[in-house]
Amino acid sequence: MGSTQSFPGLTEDVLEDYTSLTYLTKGEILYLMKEFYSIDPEKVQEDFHHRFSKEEILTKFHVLQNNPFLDRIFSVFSSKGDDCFSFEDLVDLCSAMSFECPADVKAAWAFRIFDLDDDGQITAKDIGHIIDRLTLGVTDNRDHYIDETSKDKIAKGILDEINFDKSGGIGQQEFKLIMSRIPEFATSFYFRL
Ligand SMILES: [Ca+2]
Repeated sequence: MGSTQSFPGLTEDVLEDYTSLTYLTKGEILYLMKEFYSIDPEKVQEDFHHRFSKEEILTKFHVLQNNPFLDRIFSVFSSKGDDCFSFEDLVDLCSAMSFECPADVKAAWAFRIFDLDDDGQITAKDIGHIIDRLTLGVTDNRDHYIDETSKDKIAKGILDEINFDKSGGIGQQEFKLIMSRIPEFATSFYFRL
């Protein structure tokens, strides 16, 4: 038995709750707390629900650093919509990204991340911006730049193929169905802690 560091607020009961409410193991939750706590131990001691800024979170979770949807991830998973994460927000994100999380749960989160303008549909406009983010990435690599006409074509192709009710955009149910047919999706919406 190794010595287990204990953290104020993360009692055995709370740990049990997180384990049953998420797709994470006890070990993973403890690891997350260790990293979260180390950002600023005093702040977490003072308030278990302390919210760290995006920049502070990134200092410990490099896995997020180059994600082209970083801003969306923080916007969607921040429970107060302030681009900051409490420990629970961080746990929710890592649960959604975990290997154990079922594809339909991942799809529900991914839908919110890809619905860039938060209007409840993934439209051609969202798809155009998604393509930009995926191709330009965070490095703004112009070599992979896709012109507007090609982007419109790609967006139209995707929408024609999967917009079953021809509403102009993809709703959450359609999106879930699409994702369930693409097994690669679940593995791409995944990161290792
Ligand atoms: Ca949208």
